[in-house]
Amino acid sequence: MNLAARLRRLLLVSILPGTAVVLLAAAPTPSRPNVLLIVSDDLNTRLGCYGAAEAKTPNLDRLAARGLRFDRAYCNYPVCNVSRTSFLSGRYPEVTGVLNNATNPRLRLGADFQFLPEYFRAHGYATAGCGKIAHGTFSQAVAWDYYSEPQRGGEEDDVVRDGKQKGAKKGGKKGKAAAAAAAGSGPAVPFPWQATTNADEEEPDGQVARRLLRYFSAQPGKPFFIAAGFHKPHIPHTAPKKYFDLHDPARMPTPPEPPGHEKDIPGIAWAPRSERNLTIEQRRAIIQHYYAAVSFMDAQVGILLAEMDRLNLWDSTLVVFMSDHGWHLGEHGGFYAKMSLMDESARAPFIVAGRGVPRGAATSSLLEYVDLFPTLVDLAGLPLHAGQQGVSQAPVIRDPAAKARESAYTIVLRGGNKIGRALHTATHTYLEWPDGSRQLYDAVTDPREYANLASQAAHAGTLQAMTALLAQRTETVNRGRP
Ligand SMILES: [Ca+2]
Repeated sequence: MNLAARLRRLLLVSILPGTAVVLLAAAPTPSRPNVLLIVSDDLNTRLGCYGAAEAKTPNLDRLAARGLRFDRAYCNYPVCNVSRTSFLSGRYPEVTGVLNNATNPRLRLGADFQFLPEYFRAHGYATAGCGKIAHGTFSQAVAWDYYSEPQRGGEEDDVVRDGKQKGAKKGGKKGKAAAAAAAGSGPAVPFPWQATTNADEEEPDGQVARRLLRYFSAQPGKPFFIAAGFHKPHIPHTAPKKYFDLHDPARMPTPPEPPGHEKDIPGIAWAPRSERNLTIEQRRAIIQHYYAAVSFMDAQVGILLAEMDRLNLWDSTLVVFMSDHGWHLGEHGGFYAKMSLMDESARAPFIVAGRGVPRGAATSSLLEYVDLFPTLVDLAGLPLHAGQQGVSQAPVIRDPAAKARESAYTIVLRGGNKIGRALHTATHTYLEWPDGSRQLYDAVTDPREYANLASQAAHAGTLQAMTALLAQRTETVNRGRP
């Protein structure tokens, strides 16, 4: 070591202790809340906490009991990549230009664009994600401090650290799950399912919460932004057999609907995966499979909540639970799956709990999934992210009787690039299709959307008002185009 280097070292040794004291004194107690974002996939509001007593969702019920449930939260587009790109960017699908599952969000929004976790990371948060946050194929479009995507077999084989992918390989080792034969019986149904003999942690979704636990306390000096993305109840409805056993297919609800009401639903509005000729046994079996996948996902949420308890994080952390859109289970004479603008597909769960959130509350205030980004930014006290199109729901979170928006807007494509649009207000839901078809429902007296009022003279005034309001919203949304 030469003289200059020895002097530098001496200086460092003599200065560092003092500097450390100054730095410690200057470092404020972390005042920004941690964020735990939990995203399920193809999950509708048939949860215990939303009034579906037959669903077995004790952990989500517990989360809702200590937080605020939004009863009228709507996705902005009922398909995975489109919805996720929208709520992770805070922009409407018509503005992101991501309108299908094949478009790469990063390519559309640009190399420098900061998606939600990246924005928090840029503002000093330690970020960790696991599972399906951005749409599967494009999970690498978003950079994290840590990210991994569980593969069947449970091997942590494609880890991203420091925003860079390391050693990624798709497929993973063939695990027990892949080999586990379907256990169970029942009628053949058009949606794939499997009751496995696996332990939870041998399923990919069983890995998501478990992999994230270490990040709750990994960087004590920094607030965390942790996101858990569960693939269930997306098809295939795969879960360990014990979750199927929770649900007796014979008791699955298929409540009667007004006979013939579906004749008022225009053909273009039908969900692409409609099934009009299933037997009652087939319909009940699909619901059982779906509920099994939901209960399995719920159990994984429970692991995250238990860690919140164990580390006493509820007063310092914001927890959001949501889906990417809803899912039909045979309503309206045979609607299944997604890509419909009717209630079961467009409306989806949204629960907030933790720091500053009232306990055991519910609100009928309207929320759009595009509101997620500005709401979290607002609650965390971060500067507004440029170009955000949603509104902050913080006023509603502080006072569930407040409202943050007058309407909620959802679109879906039909026939290539023609757009069907839905507008939900406090009193009505209005759907307008590119072939001129229209649907109007009374959101208060007919929330299940059985009576289409669009052609009834008595409702002509409402129809006209909703048409004008939708045109205005469409214009406002598209004004955000780059
Ligand atoms: Ca989805």
